[in-house]
Amino acid sequence: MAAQKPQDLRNIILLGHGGAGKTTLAEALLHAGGVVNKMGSIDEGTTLMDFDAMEKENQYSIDPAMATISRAGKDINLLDAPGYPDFIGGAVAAIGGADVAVFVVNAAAGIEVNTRRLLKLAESLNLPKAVVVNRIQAENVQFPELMAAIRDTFGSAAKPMNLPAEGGTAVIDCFVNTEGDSALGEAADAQNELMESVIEADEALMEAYLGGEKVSAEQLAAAFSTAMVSGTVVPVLFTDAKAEVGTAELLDAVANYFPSPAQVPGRTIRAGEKEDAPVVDVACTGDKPFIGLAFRVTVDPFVGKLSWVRVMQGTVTPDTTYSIGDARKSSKVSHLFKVQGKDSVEIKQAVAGDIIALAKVEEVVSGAVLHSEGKEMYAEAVPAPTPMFTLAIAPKKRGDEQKLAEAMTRISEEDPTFITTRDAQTQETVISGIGDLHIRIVLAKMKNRFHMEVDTRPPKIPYRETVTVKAEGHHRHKKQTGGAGQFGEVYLRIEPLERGEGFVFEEDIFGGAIPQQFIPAIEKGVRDVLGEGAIAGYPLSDVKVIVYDGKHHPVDSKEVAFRTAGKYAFLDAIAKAKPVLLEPIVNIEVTVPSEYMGDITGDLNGRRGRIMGMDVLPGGTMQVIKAQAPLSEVMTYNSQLRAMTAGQGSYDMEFSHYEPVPGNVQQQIADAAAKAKHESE
Ligand SMILES: Nc1nc2c(ncn2[C@@H]2O[C@H](COP(=O)(O)OP(=O)(O)O)[C@@H](O)[C@H]2O)c(=O)[nH]1
Ligand SMILES: [Mg+2]
Repeated sequence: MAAQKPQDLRNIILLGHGGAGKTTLAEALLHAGGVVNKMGSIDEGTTLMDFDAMEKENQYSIDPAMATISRAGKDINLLDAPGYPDFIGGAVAAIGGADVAVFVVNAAAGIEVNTRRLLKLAESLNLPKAVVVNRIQAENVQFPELMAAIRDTFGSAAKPMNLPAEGGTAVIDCFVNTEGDSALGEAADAQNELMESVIEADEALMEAYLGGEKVSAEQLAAAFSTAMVSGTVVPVLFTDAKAEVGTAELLDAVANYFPSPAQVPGRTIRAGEKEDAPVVDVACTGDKPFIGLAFRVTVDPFVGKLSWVRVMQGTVTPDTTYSIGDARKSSKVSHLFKVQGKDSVEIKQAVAGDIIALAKVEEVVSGAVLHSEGKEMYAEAVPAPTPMFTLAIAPKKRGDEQKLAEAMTRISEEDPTFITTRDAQTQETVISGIGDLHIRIVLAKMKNRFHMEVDTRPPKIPYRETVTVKAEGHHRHKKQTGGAGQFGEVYLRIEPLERGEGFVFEEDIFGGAIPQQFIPAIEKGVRDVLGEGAIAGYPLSDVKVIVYDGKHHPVDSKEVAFRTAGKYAFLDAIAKAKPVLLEPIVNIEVTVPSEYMGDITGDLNGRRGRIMGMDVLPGGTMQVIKAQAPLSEVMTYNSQLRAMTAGQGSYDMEFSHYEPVPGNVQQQIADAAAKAKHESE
C-alpha cells in the first residue's frame, strides 16, 4: 500500500564518488527497514540495488536503482546513483526524482572528485542536501579534518546530527536525545550548533526559544525540514554501512526530519517548449489533475520500456488518462508499479510526491511531462555534462546498420550523457560518452542486450581546405574521338573569403566568349572540387570563383567538356593560391587541484595549445585553466588528464573555430591522405 499523503513521502537520492558505500548503505537501510531479511553485499553480488549482471561482475553501480522503505509511517523512496565519473549520466537521470540529495562520503578517502561534480548538479536544481560519512570503522579516520573538509565543500550549514563513538561501533545522537551523553562535550557543542541553525530558520520558534519556552520535538522537526529546504541546514550523519552502524538512525532522521515532497519546490514545468514559456503552477496535492515527470526511461529488449515517473500533482490510478508534452494524444495509465530493485510491483494508486513506474509507454522519453490537464507542458532539463570521449563505430556484420541505429537510440534514451551523431563530412557514425569506461560499458550493453557487436576506431578529424591568396586558373579541355569531339576552355579567378562564408560562384564573361548555357556546367565542375578538396581530400570552402573568359566551339562544345574544364581550371587556380588545410580548434576549460597547474599548462603547450587564462575557484584548492587547442591534439584528452591528475581533473570542451594547420603538420596529413588513396585504389 503506497503512501496516501505527500507529507508521508520522502524522496532521497544517494550521491557521491564510486566506492563510498552508497549501494551498501542502501542495502543496510533496506535491511533496517525490513525490506530485505538478510543484508546483501557488493562483494557477493547480492544487493537489491546492483542487480544487473554487469554490475555484479564489476562490483560497481552502472545504472541508477530504486526501492521504497517504510519507516515511522513514512514511505521513503530511495534512489541509488552510480558514483564513478563515467556513469554520471545515471545520476543526472535519477536526480530528477529526488527531493533531497544525500552525499555519501567515504570517511577514509574524504571528499572525492565526483562528489564535487554531483554537488554542483544538486545545487543547480536547488535540492536540499545532507551528508552521510560512511565507513566510520575504517582505521585512522581523522574526524576533525574530515568535518573541516565537509564544511569547506558543503558550506558552514553542514552540522553534525550525530557523531561516531570511539571505534565507530555506534553513533551518538547530538540533536534530540543528547541527555545521558553528557560525557561527550563534543556532542553537546554539536547539538548547540545544529539546534541554533534550525531555530534560526523559523522566526516564531526563535522568539519562543529566546523567550525561554521549551521547544517541542514536533516544532523542531518542522523547523528542521524547513531549514533543509532553505539550505541553512545540511545535516551530517555518520554510518558504517557494512557493520550496520548508524543506519537505523539515518532512516529515522530521513523519516522524521527530512522534507517531504510537499515542502520542496520541485522542478519547473513550463506551458511551452521555449525557455521563457510561462511556468505552470504545480501543487503537490492529491486532489488536482495529474502531472508527472518521467525523469528516467530504461529500455530492455525483453521487458520493453519502463518509465520512472515522479508524480508532481494529483493522484494516479489505472483509470488516469494523460497526454505527453504537447497534449495531442491521450493514453490511459492501466498499470502502475513501484520499483523495488529489479522488480516492479503493481499498485492501484499513487499520490502527488510519490515515484512510480509505467511500463511499455513507447512515446515517453526522459524529461517528458505527463499530464491530465489538456495543456502543453514541458520540464526544464537537468544539466548534463557534454560527452567528450568519441569513437567512430560500424557494425561487425554488414547490413546491421539499422539494427545498430536502433540499439544506439535506445541506449541514448536512458543515458543523457551518451550521444550518437552521423558526421556528414566524414560519413562516420560517431558515439560520444564521458570516458573510455563509459563507452566500454555502453558497447558491452549493446552486445549483451541487443546482440550488436561493433568495430571501433578513433573518429576522423573534420579538416577543411581553403586558399589564402588570389590566383588565376585556366584549362582547355579538348578531345577528339573519331567523329564528334569535346571542347571547352575556361579562365577563372579565385579569391579567399572570410572564414565561414562558404562558397561563392560568379561569372563575369567578356563578350559571350562562353555561351550562357554552359555556365551551370562550369559551376558543377568547380563544385566537384569543393567536395574532394585539393590537398588531402577534405572539403574546400571559403573561396570565391569568378569565371571571366574562355572559348567554345560551335559543334564540339558540350556540357561535359565545360564541366571538366571548370574543374581543372579551378584546381589550377587553387595550386597557385597557397592552399591550406584548416583544423577545428576547441575551447577547453580544465579544472584541477592547484598542484597540477604546471603539469597541465606544460602539457597543453605541448599540444599546440594556447593558454587564455587561469582562475582560482572559491575554496582555493581548485584552479581552472582556459585554453584553445586543435581538436586533433585533445581527442583523447580524457584519459591523459585522468592519468596526469590521478583522476581529479575534469574538463569541458566546445568547438571554437577553424584555423590553418602548421606547414609540417599539413604535409603529414597530405602524405597520409595520398597513401590512403593509393591503397584504396
Ligand atoms: N568496511 C566497510 N566497507 C564498506 C562500507 N560501505 C561499503 N563498503 C565496501 O566498499 C565497496 C564499495 O561499496 P559500494 O556500496 O559498491 O559503493 P558505491 O560505489 O558508493 O555504491 C564494497 O566492497 C563494499 O563492501 C562500510 O561502511 N564499511
Ligand atoms: Mg553503487
